[in-house]
Amino acid sequence: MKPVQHEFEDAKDLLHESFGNSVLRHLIYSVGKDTSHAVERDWCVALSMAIRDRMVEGWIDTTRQIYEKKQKRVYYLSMEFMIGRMLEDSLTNLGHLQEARTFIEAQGLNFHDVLHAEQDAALGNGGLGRLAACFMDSMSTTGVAGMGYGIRYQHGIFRQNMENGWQMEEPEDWLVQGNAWEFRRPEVVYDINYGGFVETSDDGKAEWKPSERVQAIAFDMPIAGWKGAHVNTLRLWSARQADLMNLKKFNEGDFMASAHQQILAETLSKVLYPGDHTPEGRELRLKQEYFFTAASLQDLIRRFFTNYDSLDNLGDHVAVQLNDTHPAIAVPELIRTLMDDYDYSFERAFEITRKTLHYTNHTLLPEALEKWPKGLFEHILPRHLQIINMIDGAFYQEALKVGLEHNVIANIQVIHPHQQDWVRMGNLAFIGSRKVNGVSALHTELMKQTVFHDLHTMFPDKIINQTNGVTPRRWVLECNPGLSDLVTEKIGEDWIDDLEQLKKLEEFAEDAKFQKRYMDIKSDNKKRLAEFLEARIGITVNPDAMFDIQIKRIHEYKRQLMNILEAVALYNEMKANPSAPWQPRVKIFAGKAAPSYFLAKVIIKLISDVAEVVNNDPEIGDKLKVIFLPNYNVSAAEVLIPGADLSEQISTAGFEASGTGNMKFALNGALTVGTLDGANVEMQEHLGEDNIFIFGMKADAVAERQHRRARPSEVIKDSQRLQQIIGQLESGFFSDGDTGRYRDILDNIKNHDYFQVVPDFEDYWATQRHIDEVYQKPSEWAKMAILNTARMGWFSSDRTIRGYAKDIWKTPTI
Ligand code: D6G
Repeated sequence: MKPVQHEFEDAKDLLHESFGNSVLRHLIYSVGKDTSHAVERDWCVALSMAIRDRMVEGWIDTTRQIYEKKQKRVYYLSMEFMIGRMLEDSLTNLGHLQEARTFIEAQGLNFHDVLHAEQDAALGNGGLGRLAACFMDSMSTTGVAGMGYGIRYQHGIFRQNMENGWQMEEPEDWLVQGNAWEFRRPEVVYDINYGGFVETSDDGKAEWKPSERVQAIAFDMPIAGWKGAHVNTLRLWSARQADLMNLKKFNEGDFMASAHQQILAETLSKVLYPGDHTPEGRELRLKQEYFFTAASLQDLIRRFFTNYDSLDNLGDHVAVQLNDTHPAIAVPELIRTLMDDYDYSFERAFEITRKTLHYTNHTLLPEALEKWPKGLFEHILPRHLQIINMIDGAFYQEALKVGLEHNVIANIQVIHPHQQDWVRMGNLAFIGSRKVNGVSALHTELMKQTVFHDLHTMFPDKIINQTNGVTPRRWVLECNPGLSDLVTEKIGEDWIDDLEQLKKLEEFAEDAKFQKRYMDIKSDNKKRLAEFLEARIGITVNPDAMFDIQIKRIHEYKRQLMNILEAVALYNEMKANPSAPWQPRVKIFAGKAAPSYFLAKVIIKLISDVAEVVNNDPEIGDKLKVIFLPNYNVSAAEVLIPGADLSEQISTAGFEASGTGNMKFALNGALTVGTLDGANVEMQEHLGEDNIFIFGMKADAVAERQHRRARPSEVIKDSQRLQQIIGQLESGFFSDGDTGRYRDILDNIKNHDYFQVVPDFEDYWATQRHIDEVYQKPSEWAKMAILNTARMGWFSSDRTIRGYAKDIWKTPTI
């Protein structure tokens, strides 16, 4: 028999057919159609499979090399991977985009339509999930032996439809037409247990006797980095019933009973973020978290044993990164595995765990730091609860030794000893990890001062910062081909994986010819966006107006509310002074509200209501348009971001951990109006104060007002604009006379205003009017936009990943 290596080399020879022939071969033999019957979707699949073949070469090479070199492995555990469409990304990274275009066009097809026949993999909710996807791209590009682990949700995040201005949630059926990128690995399957009780034998050894069992089965997707040399794996788990269906019940005619187990098991990988306002929803969520974490740990331990024979030094060879608290159950799960399956003492197991796991915190919002009712935990994961108590016991002693007081320790233990109702996952993740990182300089600093203050005192070296980044492949090269071509023409193509090269564009910032070409590209992107809006929602916008865009999850702290109130104020002033030389604007909003977040849904409704009035006012015409674009996702972002003039990053200072949309916009030459929050702070440092529009209170002023519960009425009484707007919302001006529709919003801004919309409003308004003035000086605007592109290079996720590799994972990069 030939050695495996040679068989593989022979297989590679087979692929030396032309790319076009590969596509045709797949169209015929994989899809089963000939060219006269194939529809766009068939071509999309054939194209995907042809490029996938070429990725597989690198994939197998990479896998083999990592095993041979025993390269340290990085496992990125994330509840979300918002990867979007894969075809264009893969064609680009492997250098086959032009060839594919030429071939597809030669068949008389529209290349764009073929690429877009692929469904978005909407396996994420917002920035956290998109960050995980950018990191996968950058880990491959920088040669980290990285594997992503998550859940293969059948429906992902919901599809947002609008009904009369209200958000409606519908299931997203992204898998219905198959997924050309995934490889089912039926041999990679693990049992995942729940419930039952723990039995302790005479020698003190605990044995978990679970009452429920499901199986996790692996689906792998290859993730190629730039130029395709290094290809990592995204392994997503799908749930299935552990035991075969109950044939007896089935034959007795009780079909429902026979299907019961199957339905319950498969529920685990049905949807991302099931509503958690019911006990059943909360239980499902905790079960999902344990499901993918436990499967991933079993898988990485199995792989570890192919290279090593003892888990003693696990942390030297493996780094696990917990993306937020969702996989924090990894702490007791790894300890449990080491103790119960490999006979380690608790102390040793805890020590090994703390050398292997690392935790990224993504929010300071207390309600977003997960906690689970202790009763629920006991019911689903009784052995883990025992281990958490052991962790708390050991941690208590540790904390006493460094001189912390009992009541301080109580606040930072996983379970508060006197208020035993909650298992606090943030504390668990912190205590069980080797390093904890924040995602921007400001956020990391605030973490030290607020949520993790006492834990930081105890472990002063544990918290470090790794400011987020975005992949320039998807977020410039693919989404903005015009700009990419111009940049490459001027400075060569090294910027694609060395983004700081963009600095070289600075010298063209005031060059009139370059400015014109740069702004012509922006204008083409705006036309493309205008066509997209027309096709999606039937609203015609003037591409010469300023495109002012806020796209992100709808949340009070992100302050879409402040933005729409500013739109109302602008509308009012335009009505009052119709002949003034107003700068025409198109204000675009997009984003989903969590299904049980009522106030966020009312904000969407308010945006739609204002749009209805403003867009149909003949006196306003093209001076102002307000748009809510439904079902925001990665593919929509790829059209919106390159077409933006102004990027809205206006969160209440101290609340947005980093943001990554802010980076994508600036890189593509939109100017930012923003607060000194999250990564905006570092963007200002890199861009220079003159190239970003900063307004509003800083984090300390916000905290001070919140602390003393400052009343919004003190500010409202001095703001004519706010008074007028409040009057309009109260009188039903935007709601067909319905005076109660915005009751919650009004109560909020008049009485509490925790997110400080009111005190920041006038400064925001004034900054917006200043922006209007600057926009009317095209050369000044162009210069600023060019400097944004030139100075955003530091915000590449390649830089972020190199930082994680060096400071956290201790693993080499290329
Ligand atoms: C990926 C790539 C494939 C490889 C497999 C190995 O699916 O080429 O064979 O991973 O998986 P482990 O055996 O390392 O889990």
